[in-house]
Parts: sequence; C-alpha cells; structure tokens
Amino acid sequence: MKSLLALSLLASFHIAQAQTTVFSTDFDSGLAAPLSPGTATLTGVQGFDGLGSPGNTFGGQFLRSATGNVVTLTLTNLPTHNTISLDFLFAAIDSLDGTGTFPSGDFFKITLDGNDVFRYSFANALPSQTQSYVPPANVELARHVDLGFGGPGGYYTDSAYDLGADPSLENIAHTGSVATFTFQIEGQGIQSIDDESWAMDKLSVSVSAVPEPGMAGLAGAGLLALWAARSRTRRSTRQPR
Ligand SMILES: [Ca+2]
Ligand SMILES: [Ca+2]
Ligand SMILES: [Ca+2]
Repeated sequence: MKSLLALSLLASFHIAQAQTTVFSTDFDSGLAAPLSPGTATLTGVQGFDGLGSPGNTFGGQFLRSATGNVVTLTLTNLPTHNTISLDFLFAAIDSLDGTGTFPSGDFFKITLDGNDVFRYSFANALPSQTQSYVPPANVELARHVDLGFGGPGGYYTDSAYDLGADPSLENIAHTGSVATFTFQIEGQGIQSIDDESWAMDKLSVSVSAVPEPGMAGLAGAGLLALWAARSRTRRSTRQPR
C-alpha cells in the first residue's frame, strides 16, 4: 500500500510539474486573436470588480455575451500533451432562469473539439428556480446579489463563479495539436441581452504531459522492488521470534 501511495504521489507531482499555460487573457487590452466572440463584446465588469481569489479576480473589462451566442476559442500548435485544463471566471448576469420551459431553459455549455465537457443550467431570477449547477468547493463567488447590468433587484440579481476551481474542467483527456473550445448559453430559455447574459474574465488554458505509461511502469517497478526488499528485511529480522 505504501508503494501505491508513493506512486500516486509521484504521478500527481509530475502532473502538477508539467502544466504549461498555452493561452491567457484578462480581456483588459483588447480581444486576443484566438477568440471568435460572435456578438459578445468587451464590457466593464461593473459590480463584479474584485470578486475572486488573490491574483484571480474580475477587473477592468470582461467578454459579455447574450444567451444564444457562441464564443469560440481555437488554439493551435499546442505542445505535446495528454490533458488540457480550462480556467476562467464566469459571470451569470441578470435573470437567467435555470431548468424548465421558457423563459427557463438556460444552459451554459462548454465543448472541446465538438464534445460537451460542461452543461448545466444557471438561475438568478427567483430562489424557486432550479439551477442544475451545484458548485464544488471554492467555485461560488456570489449568488443572487446585485452586481450591475439590469436591475438592481427584481429579477435582475447576479452570480459569479470561479469555474477554474471546478475539477471537471481540469486535466481533460486531450492530445491533439489543435483545441477548439466553444462557450454558450443555449436551450429554450434564450432571451435578449437586456434580460439575461453572461461573461467571462481571466481566461486561461494549460496543457500537461503526464509520464508515459512505460515511464510510470518503470517508476512503479522500482518502488515495488524497494518495497519487496524492505519486506524481506523485515521478515528476516522477525524470523528469530
Ligand atoms: Ca478583466
Ligand atoms: Ca444585475
Ligand atoms: Ca431565460
């Protein structure tokens, strides 16, 4: 068991060590070329300013989108990797309506190379609405508070999330030299931007090269040999009893 623990620690150490940031933007000095915003625009963050953790907060401008619009991020010439990770701050703005029939049916969806990697509804308007997204630890930054745009009050409260802290967007299996992410709120609840919208800030993508199975096997074999040697030593010292 000790050797297995050591091996898993070794593996996680390698994953952490090999993270390479391949794209990063705070949206404050324009729109980076790999982003195709559709109808989304750079907009001041209003009351979202400062939400987040030290070094990773909303500020300046973010990319604000109407529901129904698709924002695309296309990264090319990626270094050799086995996994890809997505980090960003997500602003759920105004009266998003969660799961249900119109005006509900507001699902934030992220795809990677055409496959869904995230799809959950978000609800801001009424406490009785159903939000399918249940934030893991350290993800929720604000919920049902007035952070600007429509409102204040009424149906137009807002929420904020650090989706970079959601493990489901970390170390997604990926090996291709091109990665295409899309971001959108879709579903039957799509309404105009003065009623509901969303935004992203502090967007970054990193890739990691985990050890090849052969390398991990060699390390594991070495640890097992060490464990076996120590076991033999322990047995031999016990034998006189
Ligand atoms: Ca910003
Ligand atoms: Ca608002
Ligand atoms: Ca809606």
